[in-house]
Amino acid sequence: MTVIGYREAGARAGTGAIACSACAAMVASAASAGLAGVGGSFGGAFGGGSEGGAANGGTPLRLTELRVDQQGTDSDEYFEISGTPGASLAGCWFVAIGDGASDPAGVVEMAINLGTWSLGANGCLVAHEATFGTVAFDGRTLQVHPDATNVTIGTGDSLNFENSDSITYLLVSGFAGTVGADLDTNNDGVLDLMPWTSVIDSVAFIRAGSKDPVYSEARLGPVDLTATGGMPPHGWRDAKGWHAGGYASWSEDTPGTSSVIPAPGAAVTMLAALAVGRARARGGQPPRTRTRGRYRA
Ligand SMILES: [Ca+2]
Ligand SMILES: [Ca+2]
Ligand SMILES: [Ca+2]
Ligand SMILES: [Ca+2]
Repeated sequence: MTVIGYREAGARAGTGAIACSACAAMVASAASAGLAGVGGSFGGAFGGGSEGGAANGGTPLRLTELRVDQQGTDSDEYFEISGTPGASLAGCWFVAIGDGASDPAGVVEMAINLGTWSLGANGCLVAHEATFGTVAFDGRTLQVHPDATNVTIGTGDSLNFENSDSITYLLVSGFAGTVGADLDTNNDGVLDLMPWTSVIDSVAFIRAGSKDPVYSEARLGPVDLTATGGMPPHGWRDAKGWHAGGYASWSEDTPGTSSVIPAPGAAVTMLAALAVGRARARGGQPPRTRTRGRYRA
C-alpha cells in the first residue's frame, strides 16, 4: 500500500499541505507496474457509473462499502473493495475527487495505490485508518472479517474522508495524476483530464445543499440526517445498489464481507434450482438432490 497523499482534516486540497515529495516516483512506479489483473474499460465521456473491471476474468472489482463520517471523531473510516477471491489489485488506485481551496470541483483530494495488495479469501479488502476499531456503538467496535485482506493506511486518523461537500470515489487502473490536481478545469461537471487507463467502479456521496458536481452515475444521498448536514455517513452496497447506514451506529457496517460477492455454493444452488424448473417445465420429475447422505425429491 502506498499513500500518495491525502487531505488533512479541515484543510482544503490545493493548499500545498497535501503535497507529497515522493509523488512523482510513486506515479512512475504505478505506471511501470502495469495493469495485470485489472481489466475493463470506460468508454465515452466520463460519466461515472459502475463499469467493467473484472479482476482475473472473474467477479468484477467493486467498491462495496465506505464509512466516511461518524458521531464524534471520525476514527473508524474505511473503504471496502470486493471481487474474485485472491484477485490482484496490481495497477489499481482508490481516488477521491472533490473541491479545492478556491476551486469548487474536479480536484483530486486523495489517491491511494492499492497495487501491492490482493483481495482476501472471501473476495474482500478493507483499507482503514490506524485508529479503526476504537469507537464502540451499542457495545460493538468495528473489526475486519478475518477472511478479508486487512490494510491500515498511514498512521493515526489518516483517511479523513471529507464530510462537508459532495465527493466522488473512484476505483481506477493506471492512475498517473497527483493529489491537488484539477481534473475539471471549467467546473462544468465533465472531467477535462482523466489521468488513468480506465475507471473500474465509482460512487458519489451527495451532501444536502452541495452544488459541487460529482463524476459518477452511482450516487448515494443526500440523506435525512441533520447531524451530517445530509451527507451519508456510511454507504454499503448490495445487488440492488447503494444504501446509507447510520451515524452513531455500526448496525449496517460489514467491513470485510459483501453480499455483492456470491456466497460459496450459491452457484450450485442456482444450477439445482434451474434443473428443477426445467424438469417441471417438461412435465417430468425434478432431479433428486442429495442432502445429508439421503436423497430427496
Ligand atoms: Ca470524515
Ligand atoms: Ca470540465
Ligand atoms: Ca476545477
Ligand atoms: Ca461490507
